[in-house]
Amino acid sequence: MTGSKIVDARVIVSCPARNFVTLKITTADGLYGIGDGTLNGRELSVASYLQDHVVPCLMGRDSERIEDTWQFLYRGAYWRRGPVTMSAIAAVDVALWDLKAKRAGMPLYQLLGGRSREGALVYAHANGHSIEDLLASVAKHLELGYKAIRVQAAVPGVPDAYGVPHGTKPYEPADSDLPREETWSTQRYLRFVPQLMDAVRARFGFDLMLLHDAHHRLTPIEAAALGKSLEPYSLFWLEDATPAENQDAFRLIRQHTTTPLAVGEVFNSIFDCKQLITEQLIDYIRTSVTHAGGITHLRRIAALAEIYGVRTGSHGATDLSPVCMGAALHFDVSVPNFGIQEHMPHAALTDEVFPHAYTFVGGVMDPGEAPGHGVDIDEKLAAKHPYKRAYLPVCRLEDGTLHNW
Ligand code: CS2
Ligand code: MG
Repeated sequence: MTGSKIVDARVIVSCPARNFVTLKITTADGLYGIGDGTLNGRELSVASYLQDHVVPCLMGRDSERIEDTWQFLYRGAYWRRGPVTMSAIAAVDVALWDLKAKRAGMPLYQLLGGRSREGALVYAHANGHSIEDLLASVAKHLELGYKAIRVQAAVPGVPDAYGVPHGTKPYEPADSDLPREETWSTQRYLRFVPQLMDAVRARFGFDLMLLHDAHHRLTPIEAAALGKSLEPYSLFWLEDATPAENQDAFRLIRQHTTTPLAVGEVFNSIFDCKQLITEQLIDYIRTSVTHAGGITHLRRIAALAEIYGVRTGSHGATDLSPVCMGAALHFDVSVPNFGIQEHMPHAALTDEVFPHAYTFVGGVMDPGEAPGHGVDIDEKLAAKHPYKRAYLPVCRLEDGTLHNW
């Protein structure tokens, strides 16, 4: 064990354009691995879970024993699952996989069974304050080489729509010191989305892989109705059509529509999606490396999904750090049932703090050949950007009822 013995573990909380929680584990042989533990709007809870409860347990452990450490942190906590615990476990897990691959002198995907494909298809976010605006954003992303694009637009008569930036700044939902209260109307939205898809297909045709995120805002029957109304537009997927705490709800949606369904960015463990997968109620599982317990647990979820013909479609919003994106791309190029990877480019300052080997070419991303997961952190630069409290918005219906953001 000598060289691989953990001798240091530090939690780095910084805000280069937005908040991130990073764990850096160093071993006796001087190597280090880094993992992401960022949970948007609740960052400090994961930082404390790591600093106050996990780091003391890591000292002196053999960093090579990834599976045993995972089980130690999951079963040993007694209080299992949940976003904070699983994001903390993920930060450790990814740092240990990074270390093991660096010690082996290999890119991480080689330890995950090697490549199953040359690169990972990714999708971009196009959005607009009007349909015309949105069409211009789609054209811009096609220019950049994307083959798959998620479309979100402001809904006429609705003050706040999900996925549309306020003003001209890039879209970042956690933008205020206290939760902003947004107003929503499902009826106006359900009438508007088919018009939006009609305009996109009319302008760009049907070769474009088209995605849309309903962001948990519909009841099961509303989700069924939306899925049905969008069938003529052959979506790649309709995402988070209804909250998935009650997995049964998707049976009703499946009864009414063949529009492919994607779910899982808020899931933290295989138990959150076991029924959805084994009853084939979804087509894409969107669990992320950071929020679903790291590479070790994500592989389990993907292995179950493969049996039922469900593909991966990992969450990749900017509130997951470049460390998560790097690890995700190694997973994406090796997992047999890969579907697509979300790609929301980080701000230039974020990329500066997290130099990385992954690349984007023609709508496909590649993790690169650097040993480990290929993402590093510039601690000096990160220290210049201290944490700044920022909340996700909350959402109310027009009559004031608290709704799903
Ligand atoms: C979204 C996210 O990318 C997506 O699919 O659902 O942007 C989500 O709103 C944020 O990650 C929340 O922090
Ligand atoms: Mg989403």
